[in-house]
Amino acid sequence: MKKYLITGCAGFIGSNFVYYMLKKHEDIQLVNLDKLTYAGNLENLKGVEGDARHIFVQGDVCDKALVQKLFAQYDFDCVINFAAESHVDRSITNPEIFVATNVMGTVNLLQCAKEAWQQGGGWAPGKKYLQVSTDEVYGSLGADGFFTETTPLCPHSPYSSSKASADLFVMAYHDTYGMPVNITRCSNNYGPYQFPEKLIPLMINNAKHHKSLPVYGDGMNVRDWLYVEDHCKAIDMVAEGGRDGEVYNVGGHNERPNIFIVQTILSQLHDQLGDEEIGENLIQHVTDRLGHDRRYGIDPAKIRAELGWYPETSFELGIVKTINWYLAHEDWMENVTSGNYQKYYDEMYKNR
Ligand code: NAD
Ligand code: TDX
Repeated sequence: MKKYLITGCAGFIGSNFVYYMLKKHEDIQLVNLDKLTYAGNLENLKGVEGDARHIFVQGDVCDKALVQKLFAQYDFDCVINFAAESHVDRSITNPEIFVATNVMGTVNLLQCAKEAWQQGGGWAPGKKYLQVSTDEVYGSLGADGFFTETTPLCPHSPYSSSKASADLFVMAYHDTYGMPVNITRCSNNYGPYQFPEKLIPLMINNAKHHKSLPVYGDGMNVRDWLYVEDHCKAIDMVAEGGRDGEVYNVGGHNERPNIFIVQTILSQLHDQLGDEEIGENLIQHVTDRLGHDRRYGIDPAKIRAELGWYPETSFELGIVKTINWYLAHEDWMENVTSGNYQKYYDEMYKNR
């Protein structure tokens, strides 16, 4: 039985990964270490309650004693680090926590894995550390071309700088100690369980309640959208078959300007709910994000050629599935937007 330490899996991508893995693999054990920050929610894991293959541990990836204890207890074969502060806007107002979790947390996991997996002069067989990273480490593209695995790192935001720093430490553990590692760098994910501070769930929730839709700047920034389940499949494939020390970019070849995403959501919701108040009059162009990257785009040629991965869900299908999921999960939305959400929202948008 393969034993995984997965971190940050009460959040968006991680919780989808738990569902994906338990459906795909019969004989596995997932130990899910999550601090349950504002972005982590046990509601996201309701569907696996009672499944003994998933064990939830509340804790911080920076807590060395706890991570060491988990290694001693479970003898992990694989670590997959999803845990992060993940929101660019929050990193602009509060960068320190991004260094703590994204950089120090990663180094702590690497060090604990090294201590547990190094045997004599070598490494125990069959081990793997996989870092879930982002295309934002490459910076911003002009109108042409795509990021590849050899594009130099050029992060702009505190968030992407912290993710790039973490990636450098992962490669340092490979180059210095020979640790078996992989890094995946993914484009923008969308789908169920995404916290409504990110573009798609925020716009769905606001439109449904006839609140204004804050589009940053001219709305022509481009993101490459990938349905979350396709990302989960890629991580599973890299964990299984990625060559040691390699980076794999994961993207949907699905580039859309933000304004197109917002218009699509509005027209879909308008038609589906038959609500005449949902229309483009709700769009409000607000002050741009500081240092806003203009365009991200990934050519996933390497992961396709080496591991046979390709995105299965078209944007047209994925966005309908996503909107339907949020419409069918009003309780979930109410749950995650209780507490400090309104305060955050008012602070974030008050000067825009
Ligand atoms: P998320 O914000 O939805 O979830 C992050 C999770 O990490 C939460 O459950 C939170 O409680 C947990 N966490 C935060 N700090 C922690 C700590 N110190 N110790 C333990 N747990 C902690 O993020 P997400 O969108 O699911 O992203 C997951 C990973 O994928 C991140 O590493 C992110 O950088 C990367 N990524 C995300 C996207 C995207 O589009 N969302 C794209 C590319 C890469
Ligand atoms: O209210 C908004 N209005 C708006 O115009 C929000 C929240 C966003 N935007 C724009 C900014 C971006 O150009 O939409 C685009 C997407 O924004 P986010 O959803 O905040 O995502 P992004 O900044 O692109 O980063 C995401 O993808 C890469 C994730 O949050 C990161 O964790 C991941 O690494």
